[in-house]
Amino acid sequence: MKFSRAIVKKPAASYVNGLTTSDLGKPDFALALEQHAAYVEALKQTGLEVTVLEADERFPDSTFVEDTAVLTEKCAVITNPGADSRNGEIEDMKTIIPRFYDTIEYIQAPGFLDGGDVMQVENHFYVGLSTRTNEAGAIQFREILAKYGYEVTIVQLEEFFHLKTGIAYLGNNTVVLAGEFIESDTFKDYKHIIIEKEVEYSANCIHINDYVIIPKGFESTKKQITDAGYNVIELDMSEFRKQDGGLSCLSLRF
Ligand code: CIR
Repeated sequence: MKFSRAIVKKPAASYVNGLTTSDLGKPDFALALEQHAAYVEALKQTGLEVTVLEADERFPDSTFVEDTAVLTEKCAVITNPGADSRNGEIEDMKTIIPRFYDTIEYIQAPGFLDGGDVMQVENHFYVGLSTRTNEAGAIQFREILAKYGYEVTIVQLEEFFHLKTGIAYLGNNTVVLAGEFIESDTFKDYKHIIIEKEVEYSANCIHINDYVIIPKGFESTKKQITDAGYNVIELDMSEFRKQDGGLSCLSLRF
């Protein structure tokens, strides 16, 4: 898959009060802004034209734009995020996405779906059932994408927060994967780069064009991905990790 664009949204000052299950402490807002700016630069380095949306104080988690839409080569799907405090984030997307797409579909209640639960592998999408994505949402997603010739496999998550918390597709039939996905039948036909438990956070990495962006400080992951032949960019993600966010969550790539 060749990507040419990305959409990101700057963190708001309210970011520090967003949702989290981690016990890593409150984010440092100034540092989050710095890390976000470095993220945008890295996306540009991979060849993307980046649209940077202004921060929205009303939505503390709105910097995690990935959850609000799924952008495919043939259509955009605006999601229905499963967390109450985040659901209104899609209103902004309803005005932004039409700049880039003519064909827009919507996940609707009682269906809920977060983009973090969706992983694309060429013409095949995997959707995780999580605390944010329910079966009705996943089935709607499957029905929508079938109209465009895409296949969708639904995966029940056991432990991971979102599907892509524990798996990433790197092209070349290769996945980086951790935890419950390592032994899963669903992903058994891919080449595996296995991420150990202690460094599980680094399973959320992003393959863009000739690069794989990984979080900084995960030497074993860096080595494995470099050894597999990829150009690796490392980014300090400390202030996003504190709010359960990873690299994929911070952008929509298309
Ligand atoms: C949330 O709980 O929704 C945010 N604090 C983190 C969202 C991370 N998004 C993602 O994994 N796609």
